[in-house]
Amino acid sequence: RQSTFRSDVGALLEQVGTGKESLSFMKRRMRSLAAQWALAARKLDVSLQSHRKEEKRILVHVGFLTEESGDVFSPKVLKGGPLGEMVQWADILTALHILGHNLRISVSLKELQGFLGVPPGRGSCPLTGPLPFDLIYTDYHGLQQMRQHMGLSLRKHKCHIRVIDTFGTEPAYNHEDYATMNGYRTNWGYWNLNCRQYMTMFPHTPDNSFMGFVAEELNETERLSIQKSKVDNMAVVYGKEASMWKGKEKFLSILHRYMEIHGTVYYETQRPPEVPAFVKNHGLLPQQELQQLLKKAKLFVGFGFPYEGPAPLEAIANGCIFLQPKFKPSHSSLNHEFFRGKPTSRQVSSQHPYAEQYIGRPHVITVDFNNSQEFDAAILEIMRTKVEPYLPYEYTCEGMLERVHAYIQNQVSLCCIPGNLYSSWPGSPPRPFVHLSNSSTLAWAPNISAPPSWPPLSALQLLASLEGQSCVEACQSTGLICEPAFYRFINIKEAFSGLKVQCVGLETEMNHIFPAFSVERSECGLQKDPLLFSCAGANAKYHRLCPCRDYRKGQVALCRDC
Ligand code: U2F
Repeated sequence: RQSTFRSDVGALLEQVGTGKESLSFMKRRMRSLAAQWALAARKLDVSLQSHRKEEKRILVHVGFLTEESGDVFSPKVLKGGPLGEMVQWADILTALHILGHNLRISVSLKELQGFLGVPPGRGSCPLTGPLPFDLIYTDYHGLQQMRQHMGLSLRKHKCHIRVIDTFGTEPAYNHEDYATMNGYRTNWGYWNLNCRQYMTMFPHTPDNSFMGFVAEELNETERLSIQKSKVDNMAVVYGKEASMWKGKEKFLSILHRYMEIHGTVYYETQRPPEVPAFVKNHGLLPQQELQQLLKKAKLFVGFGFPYEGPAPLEAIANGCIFLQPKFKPSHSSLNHEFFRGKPTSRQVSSQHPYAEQYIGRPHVITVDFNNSQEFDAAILEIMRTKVEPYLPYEYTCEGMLERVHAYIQNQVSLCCIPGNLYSSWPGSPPRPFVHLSNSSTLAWAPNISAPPSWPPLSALQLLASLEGQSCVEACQSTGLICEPAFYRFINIKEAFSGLKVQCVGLETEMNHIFPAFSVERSECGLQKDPLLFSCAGANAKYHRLCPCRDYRKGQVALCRDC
């Protein structure tokens, strides 16, 4: 059945339950962004023209909001607790609804069991019949609940699952046996999913799918009125919980020399001691009121925590400059408590690496806060600089609808693809590569009958990384992005000869940095297990073979021909 885009969120609001502060927060957000979503749906509908729009039956089970997982978030919604996850779930639900899918929403185990057809009172009885959904969006908590309550059949239905996973999961952590044997086992990982089934809040490693969320986009009238209302010496500090301000007196007093400082820190009766008297604290504000404050402010300043939240994008979209600390060394699961146990080795180079790397100056300034001269100079630079409100396309409603739509229609067989396509092809291996002049880049030769692939194979460009470099970095350094879906096409010995690499030895092994080669040892390695194809992996002694692709400006998840 073809889906019809919806322009009204009324029915969705009815479906989202009541009785929890988190649900009320999500509904307020859905209501306030409804008009933007409707407009975006109309635009996307026009641009998709006759493209396929199949209606799917979708279950959304928000595990972290269930009582069974402890639901630590809901009681803190009005007290400065994390809201980023709720922002994202609200937007995912709205996007799925607007795209016209048949949606069921669950925030409790009972609802989950009801939707999956598990008879009451037989909680752990596995679902044996066909799954009544094409897709299930959940999170790590929900996944655990489904394992407990769907039993063995989870394995059977695994391909239909998408896991909303804020910080991302890398292949080495996802592969249960490999993680256990090689020190990558964490509390969360080892589900043996295809890593593209994990969907992140920002485009971290492309091993995962980038889901994202949205921020409000200003129209022309609002842009004009912002220009008039901006107060050049007004700064808002990022951090709604008093603990985020602890130990920041030094920066605050430098900042205060130049600017009037505002905060939105939650408090019960008195000003929290961490927030100096010269700060104008508004208390935690409803989202809409925070946006109004950001429309007036010139600067939004982060002191290192929270990591990677939505607020900096909202500030930049409202015409603020975001000033944030550079982390030296980078924070990661190896050296920082917050990331410990998260299934990724990602190096977090600043409070908000997306803002740093994808947006940058003049909207984002990332400096070493420990160097007070640098900090001081940054504030002066900000006071001199005029910026326009800016929101990357991928964080607009239209961008998110476009991306989610593309995933739903095209990421259909994440689990059913043979690892090395060519090893299972009869006859002589095809010669898939051509050399591009004046570069070491190889491109897929269009003359062989390419098997079906999404993204389309025409986007593939093969590169060798430098020693120690990951494919994330190697592709990025040539303006491309690593595309894990293409590993299966380049995991062949011809890829080495195409790059003029001499392989004295050729191994096929389970190793998350393969396919790769070592020049020193003239050794080449192919990947034995497709679950271990990894854009993120790197090893000081190896050059990696990297399947890169192009991407649309402002929509990194999609290639030009996607
Ligand atoms: C991130 O979670 P946070 O909730 O701490 O992220 P923020 O960027 O601070 O804010 C999320 C939303 O809170 C809203 C604001 C943002 O959309 O509009 N808000 C508000 O309504 N009123 C206020 O006074 C101030 C902010 C991240 F998203 C999570 O994934 C992480 O778990 C967490 C820790 O790193 O950081």
